[in-house]
Amino acid sequence: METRVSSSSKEVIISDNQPAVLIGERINPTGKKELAEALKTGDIEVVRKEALAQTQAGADIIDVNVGMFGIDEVALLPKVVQAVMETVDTPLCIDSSNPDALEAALKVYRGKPLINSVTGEEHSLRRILPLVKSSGAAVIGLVQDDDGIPKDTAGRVRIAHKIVERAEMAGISREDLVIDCLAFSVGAEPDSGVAVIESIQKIKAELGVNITLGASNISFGLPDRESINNAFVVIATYAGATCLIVDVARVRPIILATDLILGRDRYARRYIEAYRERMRYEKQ
Ligand code: THG
Repeated sequence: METRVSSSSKEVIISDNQPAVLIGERINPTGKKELAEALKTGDIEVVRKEALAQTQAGADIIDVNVGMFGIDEVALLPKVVQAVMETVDTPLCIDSSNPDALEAALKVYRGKPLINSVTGEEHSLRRILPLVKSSGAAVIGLVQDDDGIPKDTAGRVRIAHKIVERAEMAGISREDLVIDCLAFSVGAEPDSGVAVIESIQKIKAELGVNITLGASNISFGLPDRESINNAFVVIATYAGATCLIVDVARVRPIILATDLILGRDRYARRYIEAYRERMRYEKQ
């Protein structure tokens, strides 16, 4: 199962046979005052810097999210997508819960983006799937429906089946669908980690699709989030997640080590190359 995403000059393949694909999460105003302010005043420079830094840190894809209170996402999202495309040749993941903003951003995008996201909610399936089909994009499907996010594995698996079915009915192939099992914080939901890992394994076995994960939710509200996030991405990758939405500079070393141990980095070529690159930057 290969999911292909591209910019105008670069292609990224998400697959079990490849190293885990890292999606940089940092162009997102949630919890970032400086970026939120910059977006409000239309100062795109901060976005460009963040795009460049994440690409240098080894991001394979960059997530672009400008959603916050008091902003015109339909006008701003295409503007920011355009600015990122002018700065780096990394393919983009266009992240918005506003379908009109997604549609506007798709119009300016060159290449095949990853749309983030469709859910199992009826209004989302009806509005987003035709957009995916007509733009030829790939899409992330969140295991959430009109009753919310199920806490148990069976509920998540059921919604994944529904999304795949509805996508295929809309003429979108399974290759162009990446399922996100949605983690809650283990501080509030003790079985959240186990439910996500089980869901990844089951969805993979039953549907064969690629799997993504916004890994940072697992540690929300807890101290030393980095240790929890690191443990989670390792377990999730072993369970079958092929693509992770993360703070790339922080998570990449542990993912490179995981790929190496899982036999996806023959003779440690990527691991050693990335280590050399890192040392080069640290010396500067
Ligand atoms: N699944 C999918 N898409 C997603 C998510 C997901 N998109 C958004 C989000 N979840 C993933 N992106 C982020 C971005 C930032 C943070 C977490 C997830 C984050 N920010 C710090 C905070 O809020 O405290 C601020 C970090 C900083 O200042 O450097 O944690 O699950 N498909």
